[in-house]
Amino acid sequence: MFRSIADFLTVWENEYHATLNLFQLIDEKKFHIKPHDNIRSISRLASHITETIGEMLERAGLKIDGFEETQDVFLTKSELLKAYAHDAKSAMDAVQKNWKDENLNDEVMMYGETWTKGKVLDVLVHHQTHHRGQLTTIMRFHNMPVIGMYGPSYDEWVQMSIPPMN
Ligand code: NI
Repeated sequence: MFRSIADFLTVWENEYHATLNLFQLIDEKKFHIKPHDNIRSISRLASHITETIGEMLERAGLKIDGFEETQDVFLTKSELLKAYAHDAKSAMDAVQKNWKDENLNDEVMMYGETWTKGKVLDVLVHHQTHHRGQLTTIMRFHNMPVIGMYGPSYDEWVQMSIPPMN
């Protein structure tokens, strides 16, 4: 869990850029294809990553500017990029303006459990990372390039002229 707002903002800023950079590599022609009955389309998964930012923070008592929970799936990639950038930045603004370090120990009801606000911010980051990992797998399945997040991607090993791992 986070114990300081400054630490959250530093982490979120990095994760925001990583997510936006990945979304920019999406091939829109494959945006709505479901690769398997039990696997979401890229559009649905990326929409879920986006909508959860506002959904989770509003549940924890923060108002996210312009957030609409009713948005189920973005129809175009540009719609997705715009909404994600907006919501991710609004989340940073809302946390910065409304919560102080001492609030991170405050308890809120989340999904039938009691969480501290510090845990809310932690889960917010990890939820995005979790689904972003799924997204890179689906993108690779469709032969789209993917960027490395915490280590090089296959494409980046090739660019560095280093044999990729099998
Ligand atoms: Ni989820």
